[in-house]
Amino acid sequence: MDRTLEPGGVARRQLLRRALGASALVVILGRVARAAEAEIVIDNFTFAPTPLTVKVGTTVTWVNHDDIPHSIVCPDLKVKSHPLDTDDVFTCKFEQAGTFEYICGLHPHMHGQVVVGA
Ligand SMILES: [Cu+2]
Repeated sequence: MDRTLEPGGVARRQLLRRALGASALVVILGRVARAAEAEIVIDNFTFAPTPLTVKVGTTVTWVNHDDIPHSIVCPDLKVKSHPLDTDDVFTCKFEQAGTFEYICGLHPHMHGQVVVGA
């Protein structure tokens, strides 16, 4: 009986190992996918990069690296974020092609642009 059970035990361990390997792969792919999404850094009252060029369907993330609050206001998309404190993020998915201007709601002289291509 032990001999008939043992191969099953080995198979189960292999399956487990494969499952763990697969989940590790998913984590790695998740990181790659996240890195492939677009990020705009706010630093020293500046959005960078601008313009940011992305493809339709991309989620853009703004992150505030300043030590004062900033916000994202994009009239074309009717998007208005809450003020972002230091290291806060705001995300917006761009579903249509076009050129989208945005400003900081707290400092309207801060301009940025997202260019969305097909
Ligand atoms: Cu600002």
